[in-house]
Amino acid sequence: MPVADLPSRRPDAWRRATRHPFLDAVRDGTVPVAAFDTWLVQDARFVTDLLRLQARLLARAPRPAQAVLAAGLVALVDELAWLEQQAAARGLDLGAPPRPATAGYAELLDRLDAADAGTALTALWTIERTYLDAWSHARPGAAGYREFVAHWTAPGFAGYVAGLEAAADGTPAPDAGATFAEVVAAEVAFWDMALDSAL
Ligand code: MP5
Repeated sequence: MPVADLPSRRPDAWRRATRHPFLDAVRDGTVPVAAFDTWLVQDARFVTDLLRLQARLLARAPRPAQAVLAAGLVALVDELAWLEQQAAARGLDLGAPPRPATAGYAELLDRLDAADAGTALTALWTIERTYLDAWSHARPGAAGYREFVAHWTAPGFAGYVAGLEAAADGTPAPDAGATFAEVVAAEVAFWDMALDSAL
């Protein structure tokens, strides 16, 4: 099954991950500043963890997947610098400890690091496709958040997700549905974590 068919197999979970109240609130400007700041700090941790997975995946990836993974790796290093700038501008401490959802996601990424390359590629596509759809839902974003919305809805990012789709389809995962479901659940928990931090 092509990975692009996975969201329609689990529509409820997909909707929770990509139309989360956090995203509605980014769009209409009602997101609590504390929730957004928690998301930003925790996402910088997530990207650090993802960078490690992706670097190691590149080293063991099938030949046709190398180019997209290598380009994505460079983009991740740039993204981390961008997140660091955003955090500094908002006076946030990136040394804050990981919250349980971030630690849980890191544990999932560790398991993907030990999984076959097909499973890791399907997971990576799911991670990025979730962000593309989620931030597209928040478009154009309230003042103050537009840069973030623009980041994950730019044509270049959509092109990256398309490249990952081809890579994932080229090396199918043994149980793509389960892999997809696990990543989507981790994404929902991550948005929940951000909103709950402001309660
Ligand atoms: C992404 C992210 C997208 N930054 N954070 C979470 C929790 N999920 C997915 O990954 P990238 O590499 O920042 O585009």
